[in-house]
Amino acid sequence: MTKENETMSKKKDINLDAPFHVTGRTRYVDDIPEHEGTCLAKAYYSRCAHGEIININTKAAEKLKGVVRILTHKDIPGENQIGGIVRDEPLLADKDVHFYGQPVLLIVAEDEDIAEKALDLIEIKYKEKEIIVDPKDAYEKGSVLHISRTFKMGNPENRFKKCAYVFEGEACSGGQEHLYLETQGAYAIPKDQGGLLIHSSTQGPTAVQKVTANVLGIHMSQVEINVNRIGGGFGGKEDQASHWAALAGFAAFMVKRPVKLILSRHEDLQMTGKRHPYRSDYKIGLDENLKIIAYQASFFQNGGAATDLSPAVLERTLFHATNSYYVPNVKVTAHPCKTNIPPNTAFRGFGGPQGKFVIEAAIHHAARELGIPASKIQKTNLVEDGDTFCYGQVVENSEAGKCWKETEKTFALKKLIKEIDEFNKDNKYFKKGLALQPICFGISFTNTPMNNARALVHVYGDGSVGVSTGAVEMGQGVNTKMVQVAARAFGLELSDIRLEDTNTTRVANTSPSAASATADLNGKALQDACNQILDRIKPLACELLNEKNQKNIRFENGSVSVKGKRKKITWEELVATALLRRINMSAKGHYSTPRIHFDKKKEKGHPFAYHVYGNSIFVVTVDCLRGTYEFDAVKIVHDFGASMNEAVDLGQIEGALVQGMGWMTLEDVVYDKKGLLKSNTLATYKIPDIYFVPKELDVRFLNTRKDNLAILKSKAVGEPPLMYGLGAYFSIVNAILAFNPNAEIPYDAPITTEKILMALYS
Ligand code: LUZ
Ligand code: MOS
Repeated sequence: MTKENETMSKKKDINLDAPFHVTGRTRYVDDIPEHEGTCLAKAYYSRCAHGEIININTKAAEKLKGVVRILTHKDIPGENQIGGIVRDEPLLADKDVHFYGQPVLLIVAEDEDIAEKALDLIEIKYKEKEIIVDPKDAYEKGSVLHISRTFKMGNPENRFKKCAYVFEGEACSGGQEHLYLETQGAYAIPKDQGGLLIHSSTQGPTAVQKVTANVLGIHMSQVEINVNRIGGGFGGKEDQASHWAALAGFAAFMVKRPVKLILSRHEDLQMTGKRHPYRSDYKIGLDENLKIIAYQASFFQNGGAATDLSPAVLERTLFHATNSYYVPNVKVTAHPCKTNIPPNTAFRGFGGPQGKFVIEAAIHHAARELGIPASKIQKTNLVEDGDTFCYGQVVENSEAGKCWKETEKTFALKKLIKEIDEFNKDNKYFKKGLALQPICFGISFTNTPMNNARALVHVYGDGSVGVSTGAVEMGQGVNTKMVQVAARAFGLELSDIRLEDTNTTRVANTSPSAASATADLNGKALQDACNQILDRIKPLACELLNEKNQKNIRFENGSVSVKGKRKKITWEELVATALLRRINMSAKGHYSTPRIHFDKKKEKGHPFAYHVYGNSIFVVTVDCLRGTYEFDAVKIVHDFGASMNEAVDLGQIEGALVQGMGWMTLEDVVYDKKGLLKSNTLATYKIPDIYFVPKELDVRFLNTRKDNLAILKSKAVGEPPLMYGLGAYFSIVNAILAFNPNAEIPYDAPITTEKILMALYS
């Protein structure tokens, strides 16, 4: 550990990576010093969104000096298949292409310039087939990726008849580009005696290992995946990093030299999948007291040209279809539709945000018709302990009501509403809009078997500690949390703990770092490993300290003592003695989340370890001449549990919030009818910048020390706050309605400036 890091580690709430990030010393895949003889690989991608390949001409490219080899699907030694859930995605296209951007050929060259020149010399002729880009269109034509799923509780069909109010409509949400700072990439190095080492920018080292082994027709044991850290993932590297790592591995295997493959930003935008756009139909029924009695929705998910993670994303849409609300009669159905755009994939929230947007639109629709604020309906229907979600899990430790009340009180909501009303009376061309946005997100992979992790701990002779887990650091601060867990277990300083790269030969068969569950799963596995070592040395500590009861041994501040007694020895002394006594000072820990289960036949169970709650207030000012806007404030009360690192957690809240707001407002993924991505540069795809961030951003920690399965009771924080972003959409809509009460505003996110202007004068 360096000096800066050591000074920082004395403070409680820090991110150990920060000094390295801000001084540019953090290393990503492309920063790894190259071995002599390293080649550069580039994928040539399809220029046709759906068609048959008639002819491939690589003659000119092959003649180019410095081109080492041009590989096709025919050269693949194993299976030309990278599909995870469904085996429907080739590594390189064979007969047909299914989306513009699909890899067809792999060029291996002496350097990047040569590879790029070779790309320009490739000619492919296609016979175009029918191109589908819209999910409802696809569904009608029978173009689907997988089975449709339905979650049902009560009897909505019947209950609608008895509702005082029933409203129906359509709500659509768009895609979203992950825009991780580090583009997709990998560096594959042939190993002595066969096999490969691949440095991959992935959230899922084991997925990369499995896919690469399959493509090469070798054992997983021959493929070592190493991840130092990655420059952002957001779900985009949960499964889709495998493609690029397997291509690099394939090239290295074939030319027997190290091969690097890093996507340029443009290639990454063009070739990789994004958040799933959805088109959905809703029907909501309420009684006179604004209780939601029945809710029905059909979700048409735009999955793209291959299955990827779509069925899992779809499932989470259903799990979160009623957000933070208790609805006794629910029927929600989701269809994974196959279209000719790049396969869409995991993205922070994983289908949850798409599901929540629809019920929030339905509630807003009802409120507008009834002439009341949507918050009245929201507040009336928050889940309480003992309620049941439509998937059968009974609500325990609901913080929904508490978060709501705290928001009202802490941020003087009534006064705020009055101020906004007065502002709107006094101003003709500037209008303010307010929206409240509660969230409720289930923590665990919805696929129960994935909820497990392992960790490897070595205590070295000088008392210092090396830790390896399956967790991938992607900027979310999980490494800092792992160091905290180990330091706390042994009673050491953060600077005594070294966190190693994530590597499949040290920690195997891991789930990806995803589902907000990484710190919980890996942290608990790490605690298990630490405890095994402690259990082995406690008898020795008893002996050295003349104590009979192991339970009284304390590990604190670098020393070992007996509760209530003065005498102590240093941690280093104990470790040195333990090694002399030939005690094993290494351990492998394991954790699998207890209690959780789900029956896919009945679509019922208890899939989540716990839920994370929160509530937010959005205030926006819309310039009604220009259609532009500024967020005045976002105020949040968030259920952190007992945060183990407020700096890291606050960073996650702020980042997720702004990312969610961007999805709802600026970020417009546009494919034309031919399946060509129009928003394929950062000039045509706008993401939030510092000026977009709300002028006031106030996040309050709701401290809930209730028993839960979170690591050190510090609740998962990666994805839940993204869904506050929905409030950005509805606050803008409310500002438009303050200007033009009869505005026609379809529920169609993102609500771009163009759409705002159209709605203002509709
Ligand atoms: N990935 C996954 C996820 O495979 N299953 C999940 O439930 C999930 N949830 C959120 C993000 N990634
Ligand atoms: Mo994710 S959407 O990789 O947790």
